[in-house]
Amino acid sequence: MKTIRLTAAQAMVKYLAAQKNESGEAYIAGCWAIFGHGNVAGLGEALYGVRDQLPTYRGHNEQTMAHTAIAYAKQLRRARAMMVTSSIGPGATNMVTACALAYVNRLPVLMVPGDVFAHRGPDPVLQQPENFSDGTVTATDTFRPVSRYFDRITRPEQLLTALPRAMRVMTDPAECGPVTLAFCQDVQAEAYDWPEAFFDERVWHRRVPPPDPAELARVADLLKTAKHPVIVAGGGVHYGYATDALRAFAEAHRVPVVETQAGKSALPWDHPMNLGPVGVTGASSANEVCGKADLVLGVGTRFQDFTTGSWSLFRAPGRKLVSLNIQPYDAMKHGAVPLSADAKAGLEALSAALKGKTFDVPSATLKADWFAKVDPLTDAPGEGNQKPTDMQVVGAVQRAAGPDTVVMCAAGTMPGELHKLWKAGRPGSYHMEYGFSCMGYEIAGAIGIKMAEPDRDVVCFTGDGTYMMANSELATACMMGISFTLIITDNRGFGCINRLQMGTGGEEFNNLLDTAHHVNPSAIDFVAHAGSMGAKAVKAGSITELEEHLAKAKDHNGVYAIVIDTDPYPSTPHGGSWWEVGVPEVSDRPKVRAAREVYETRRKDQSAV
Ligand SMILES: Cc1ncc(C[n+]2csc(CCOP(=O)(O)OP(=O)(O)O)c2C)c(N)n1
Ligand SMILES: [Mg+2]
Repeated sequence: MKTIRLTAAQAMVKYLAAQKNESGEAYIAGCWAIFGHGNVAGLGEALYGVRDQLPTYRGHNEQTMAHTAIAYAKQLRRARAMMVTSSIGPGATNMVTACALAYVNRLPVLMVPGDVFAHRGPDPVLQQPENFSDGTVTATDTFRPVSRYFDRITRPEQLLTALPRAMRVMTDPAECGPVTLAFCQDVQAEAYDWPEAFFDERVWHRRVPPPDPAELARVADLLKTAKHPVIVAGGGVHYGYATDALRAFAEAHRVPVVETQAGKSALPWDHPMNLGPVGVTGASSANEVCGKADLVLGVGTRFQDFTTGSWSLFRAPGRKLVSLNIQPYDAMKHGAVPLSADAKAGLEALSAALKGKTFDVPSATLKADWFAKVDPLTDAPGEGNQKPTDMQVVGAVQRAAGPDTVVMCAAGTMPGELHKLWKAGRPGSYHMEYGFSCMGYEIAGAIGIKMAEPDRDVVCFTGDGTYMMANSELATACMMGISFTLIITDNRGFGCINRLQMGTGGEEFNNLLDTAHHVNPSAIDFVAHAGSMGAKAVKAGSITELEEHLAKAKDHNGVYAIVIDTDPYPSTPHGGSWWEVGVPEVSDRPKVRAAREVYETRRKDQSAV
């Protein structure tokens, strides 16, 4: 056997550089790294050696640089991924939140935190949390519950099994998620005689499993007896490259489609079969159809509570639930009749089994009514001194956007407003991280989207709260010459949670800056802050000024940050559905008691399984 002598770290990156996707591209498109004593000498030296095939990028924070990697994979529908490496202690645990984000959203990322010395010579090494009763526990054990595959590399040759497993998990459409290979720092630097064949180029194909014939027959029979079915389109429609198949299915059988946060843009907003966004942040058109549906067909959806209205939305007596999902865990949720298959293959097979059957199309006035209600909210305001609303900001961005613009966000007011109001033109134009809804995904995520699709305009929405939580990758974007438009809606605090607090009977408390403990009123200069990191930063004093800046931002090279003050109180009152939030059973405050009564009533709408 021909061998080649390399360190374990050199072998890892050489192997990764040889892994390809079906299009012949490097599957691991790059590595985000913040070095420390657990990775600088081993992995750092190895990454330098492959910098031409597998470029290394430097972030400012381990969590957010991992967000960039994850957003990159999401925007490319999981066709490529990135590696992220950190030192052994706080650098590693900083990445755990991002790892959980990838885990929830079923997105691939390769986490390579450094780890303690396998030989334990210098124990306890700097940053080693010592466990008194278990010598094998290290900081990186915190990744275990949020990794689809976890391994600790304590001998070089373990990579011979660990790396192919890592690739399989990231490229498998059902199991897809983050992989953590915790890499002991002495092992990174240790040499081994590797079989040369280990580094042969390998292509990883996306599995496309067809449905089981018996499952398909059961689901087709159910659908044939339905009168008013609805399709709930989730993220799996995008990741399964099934947007065309969905459209063909909806058109051929006249089945209305509603879209989750991850599924939005599966069909164009104005497609007659697209009834709009579903659930807590949904349109009345979509939710009304769901309320009356006698059969709900989920396609690539996890059925999280924002989609199902905490399972109060699909409330027609005797309604059936079918879940077409490549992951059997999702296909059997809440009593669903499973159709465990690739979304595209499943839809095509189901369409053939339905033999041209068509259903009654919901009345077109449902959508017309919805837009008649919400369109005026996004119009530019007339004269007056009132603060703009977040809906008006969405409207201005929409008017400036082209068909290729990608809007993105993750937490705060904007995910709800965008889900309800944004008119997505084509697949991939709406990028919402709403599985983990992680404040701080936004700016870092925008970098990943732009790296994935450099030719598309990217608009990143962030609230002042999210901006304050994680803004440092703005400096990375500027340093890397990444261009996007950053909209900072400054409503002086956590506006959406303040509204949630008020809506559950709470007193305004600890959300907006002015109702939080303070000695001096908060006075953050967002323009100066963003500008100091290299962005072109401006303040828009009105929607008109916002529109002027959006026009300029289009041709701007670099990040164009527009700060606009918005009113924290209004949000789109139309549409939506109940969302279960635990309201106190006992309180001295009448408002809380009233909210509890509503809560108990609404819980009765919740389906039992
Ligand atoms: C990391 C993280 N912490 C806390 C939350 C809970 N949370 C969701 S939105 C939000 C406030 C967001 O404030 P801001 O970004 O200013 O948006 P606004 O609602 O004011 O527009 C909070 C605290 C979260 N989603 N993520
Ligand atoms: Mg805010």
